[in-house]
Amino acid sequence: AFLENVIKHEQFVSGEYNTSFIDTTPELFVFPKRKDRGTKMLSYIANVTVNGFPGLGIQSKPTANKPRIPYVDFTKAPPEGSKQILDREGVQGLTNWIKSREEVLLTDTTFRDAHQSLLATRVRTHDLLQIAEPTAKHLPELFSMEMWGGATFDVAYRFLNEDPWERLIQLRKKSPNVLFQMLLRASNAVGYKNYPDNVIKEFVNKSASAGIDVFRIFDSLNWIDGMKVAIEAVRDTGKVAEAAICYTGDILDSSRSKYDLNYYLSMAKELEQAGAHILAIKDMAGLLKPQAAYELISALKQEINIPIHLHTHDTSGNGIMTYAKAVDAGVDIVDVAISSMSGLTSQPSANSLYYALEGSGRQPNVSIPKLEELSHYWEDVRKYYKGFESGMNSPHTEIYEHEMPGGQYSNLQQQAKAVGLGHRWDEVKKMYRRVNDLFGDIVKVTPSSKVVGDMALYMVQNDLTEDDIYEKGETLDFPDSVVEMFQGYLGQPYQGFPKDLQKIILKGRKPLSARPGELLEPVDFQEMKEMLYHKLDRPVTSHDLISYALYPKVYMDREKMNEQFGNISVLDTPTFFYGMRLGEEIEVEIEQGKTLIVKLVSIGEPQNDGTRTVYFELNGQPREVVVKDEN
Ligand code: 3PY
Ligand code: ZN
Repeated sequence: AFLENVIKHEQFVSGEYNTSFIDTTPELFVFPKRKDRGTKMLSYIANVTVNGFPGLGIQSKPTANKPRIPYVDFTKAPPEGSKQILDREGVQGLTNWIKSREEVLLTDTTFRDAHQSLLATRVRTHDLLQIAEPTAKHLPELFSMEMWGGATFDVAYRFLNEDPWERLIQLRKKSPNVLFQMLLRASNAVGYKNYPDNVIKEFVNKSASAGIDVFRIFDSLNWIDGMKVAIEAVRDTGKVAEAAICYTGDILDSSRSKYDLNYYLSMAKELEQAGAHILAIKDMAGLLKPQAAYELISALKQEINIPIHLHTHDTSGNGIMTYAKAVDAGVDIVDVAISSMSGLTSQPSANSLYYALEGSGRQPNVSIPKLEELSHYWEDVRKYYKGFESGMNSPHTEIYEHEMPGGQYSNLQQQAKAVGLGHRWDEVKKMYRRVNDLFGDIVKVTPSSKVVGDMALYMVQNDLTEDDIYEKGETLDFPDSVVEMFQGYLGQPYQGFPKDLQKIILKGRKPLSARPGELLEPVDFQEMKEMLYHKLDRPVTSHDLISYALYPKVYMDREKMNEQFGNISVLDTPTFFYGMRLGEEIEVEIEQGKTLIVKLVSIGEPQNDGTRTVYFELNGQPREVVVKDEN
C-alpha cells in the first residue's frame, strides 16, 4: 500500500522531494514502520539518550577529538600481499611461501579477537572501516588479518544492529591485499550449538565467496569428528583450512596428565591426516607457558609437515616470552594485536614482539613507525568503548587457576552483572575452575566455556557446592546449556563425561551416541527462503538466509530494530553508545555526499504514560520524538 500510494505521487515520481515532503503529505505514509530515515534515526538517538545503551546505562559521553587516522595515499592501490599469493598460487603455493620465510609471520587480530577479548566484541564496523585501508597499506607484510567469526557474528546483530556480512564485504573492498581470516567453531559455525552439516557447508561457502581466505577451525571439546565436515567444506572452496588444537592444562605439570605432550602430538597428526593445511595451536586462555611453548612447538615440528600458527592471550603477562620461545622452536606464524589493543585478555602486542625479537634472526618484517601510527588510531577509538572495558588493568596470573578464555572474560563479567552477581565476580571465577574439575577437566572454549560459565553462575547464584550437585542433583533444574552438553549436543570430550554426573544432569534422558550434525535434520533452504520472504516482505539474500538458519530469533530481532531505527550504523560511535547531550550538534553522513545535521535541543518532562518528548533540530528544522522513559 505504501508503494501504491507514494510511488505514483507526482512529486515523488519527478524526484522533486525532500524530507519536508513527508511532513506535508502524511497521508502517503500510512505505515508507522515506514517512518523516514531522519525520524528513525532521531528515535534511536532519543532512546539511547534517555534510557542509555543496553548494558551500559547512562554514562558520560566520550567526546574525544576525531581519532588520529594515519596518512596514506588513498589514490593508490595497496602493495600486494599474502592474498595475491593465495589467489595466484593456491593453497600449496601459500604454504610453500610460509615455510620459506626466515622471519616469523604475523596475524593481526585487532579486528576480531582483540576487541572480543577487551571490549566485549563491541567494536563497530564504522570504526573498523576507517582504519581498514591504512592498515592494508601500512601492514602489507602480514600473513593475515583475523577480522571475522567467533563472537563478532552474533554480537553484530544482537548489540550493534549491524549485518556482519556487510562488514566483511566492505572491509574486503578496503583491504584487497592481506588474507582475511575468521574463527569458525567447526560444527557450531559462529554459534553456540551444533548445526546440521548442510548449514555448516553453506556457511563456509558463503563466507568464502564474501571474502574469507583462512578458516581457523576448532572444536570446543577438541573432538576431531566434529571438525571434519568443516575442514572438508573449506577444502572444497579452495581456501585455507587451518585446523586448531585448543590448548588446555599444562604440559609442564606432570600431575595434569590428561592433556600431556602426547595428547597434543597425536591430535596434530590426526588433523594433518584429516586435511588441515595449517595447524593452529589455539591457546584461548593464555595457559601455554614459555617453556611449554618451546617443548610443544619443537616436538610438533618433528611430527608434522604443515606450517604451525600459534595463538595466545596475554592475560598472565607472559605472552611475549611464550612467543619468543615458540619462535626459537620454529613456529611459522603468531597472532598479535596492534599495541593499544593488545595485552591482558587480548593478544600480545605486535609492537612489543617486534622489539623482543631484535637480533634473533626471526624478527617480523613490519614497519615499526607504521605500527605505532595504527596504534594511535586505536588508542583514540578505544576510549569510545570505555563502558565495555573489563576493568582488568594489570596481568592476572590467576588465569593459570581459572583457565577462562580471553574472549570470555569480559563477556562473562557482563553476564554476571546482568544476573546481579557483579559484586561476586571473584567467586564466579573460582567457581569456573571448580566446575571444570566437576565436569572432568574439559577443554573450555566457546561454546563449552559458555556451559562452564553458565554452570558457575548457576552455582554461585544458588550457593551450591559440588557435594550439593551430587546430593541434591535430582531436584535441581540445571541450565539448558549444561543439559545439552551432557547429552552430547556439543560432541564428546576426551575420555568422555563423568558418568555419575551425566546421570544426575540428564535425569533419564538418553545421551547421543552419534555425531549431532548427522542426526540433525538438514535445513531446506528453499523452503526457508519462501517462509522468510513472507515474514520479511522483501527479497531474501543468501546471506539473510544463512544468518536466519544460524540465529532465527537474533536475526528477526535485528530486523525489527532495523524497521524501528533504520540504518544506524552510520552514527558515530560515541553517539551510538551514549546518545547526545543538550545543545550538542552532530553530523551524520547517511550516504556518500548526504549529511544530516542533528542538534539536541531539549528533553521534556516525563508524562503520566511514562513517555518524554525529545526535541531536535534536523538540518535546522524542528523535530520531536516521543520515547518511553525506561528508568
Ligand atoms: C570464540 O569462539 O569466539 C573464541 O574466541 C574462542 O576462543
Ligand atoms: Zn583467542
